[in-house]
Amino acid sequence: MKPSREQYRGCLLGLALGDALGAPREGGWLERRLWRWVGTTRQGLPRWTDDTQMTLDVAEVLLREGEIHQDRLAATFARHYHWSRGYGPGTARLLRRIRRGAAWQTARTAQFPQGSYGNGAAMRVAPLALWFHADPATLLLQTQLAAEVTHAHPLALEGAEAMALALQTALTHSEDGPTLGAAVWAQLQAYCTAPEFLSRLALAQTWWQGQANPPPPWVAQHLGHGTAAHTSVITAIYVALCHLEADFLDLLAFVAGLKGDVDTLGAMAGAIWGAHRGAAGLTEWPLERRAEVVAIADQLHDHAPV
Ligand code: F2R
Ligand code: MG
Ligand code: MG
Ligand code: MG
Repeated sequence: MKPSREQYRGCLLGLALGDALGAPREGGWLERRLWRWVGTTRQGLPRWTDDTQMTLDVAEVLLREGEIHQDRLAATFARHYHWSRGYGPGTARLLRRIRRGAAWQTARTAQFPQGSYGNGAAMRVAPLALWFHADPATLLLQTQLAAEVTHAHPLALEGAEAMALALQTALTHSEDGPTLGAAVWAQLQAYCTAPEFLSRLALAQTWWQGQANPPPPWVAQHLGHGTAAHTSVITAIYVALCHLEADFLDLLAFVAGLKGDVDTLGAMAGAIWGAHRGAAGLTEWPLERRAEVVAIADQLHDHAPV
C-alpha cells in the first residue's frame, strides 16, 4: 500500500525538525556560540543544517530526473552549499572543490584517502525511501549511487543503506510500533555485514526486545553518538523505534541527552518517527521554510513511481 501524504510530510518534517531543533544542543562551547549566531532566521525561526539541505537536494534531483544522476546531484549539493549550515569538514571541502570545477570522483577522496565514513550519506536518504518505497532493490541501488557522490567508504554506504531500509519499512508497515520494530530489526540483521554495524545491531535489538530502556548516556556510550555512520545510524534507528508511540518532544529530549552529533541523530530518528506517525504531531513546531518542506513532500508523494 502506498504511504499516505501525511507520512511523506511527517518523514521530511520529522527530519528537518530533528535537525533544526537538535543543532543548538550540539557540540562544545564554541559550536554553541556559533550556532546562536547563525541558528535562527531573521524571523526567529529555527534554521536547519546540512542534513536537511542535502536531503532537499536529493529530493530536487529525484523530482527533476526520476532517479539519481550522480553528476547532477554533485552539482546540486555544490550549488546549495553554504558554510553556515555546518557541513562535515570532508564534505565541505569536497563541495568547495566541485564549485571550483573538480570532478566529484576524484575530489571525494581529498580529505580521507579511503573515502569518508561520515554519516553525511545516511542523513539524507529520506527522499530515496519516499520515492522508491515500493521497490527495495532499486532503493538500495539508488541509495548507493546517491551516497557515492560524497562518501566512498563502505561503512558510509552501509549506514545509508541501513537507514534507507529502516525508513522504507516504517513507511510501508502500517502495524503498531512493536510489530514495526521487529520488522526493522529482522531486515537490518539480514542486510548488514560490517562488524561495526552487526555488534551495535545485536545490542540495540537486545535492549529493545527486553524493554531495557537504558538512559541516553548509556546508549551514547555503547551504540555511539558521533559523526561516523557506524556510531550514529543504529543509535538513531534504536531511538526512533523506542519512541514510535511517544510524543515527538520525548524523542527530541532523548536525542539531546545523547549529546554528540545531536542534529543528525535527531534528523535520522525524526525521519523514521514521522514516516510512521505522519505530520499531525509536528504541526506546533516552528521551522525555517516549513511550507517548502511540506510542498516537496507532497510532490514526492504525487510523483513517486507506484
Ligand atoms: N560536522 C558536523 N558537525 C561537527 C560537530 C560534531 C559534533 N559536535 C560531535 O561532537 O560529534 N555536522 C555535519 O557533519 C556530519 C556529516 O558529515 P559528513 O558529510 O559525512 O562529513 P565528513 O567530514 O566526510 O565526515 C564526518 C566526520 O567523520 C570522520 N571521518 C569520516 N571519514 C573518516 C575517515 N576515513 N577517517 C577518519 N575519520 C573520518 C571525521 O571526523 C569527519 O569529520 C553530520 O553530523 C552533519 O550534521
Ligand atoms: Mg548537520
Ligand atoms: Mg553535527
Ligand atoms: Mg550532525
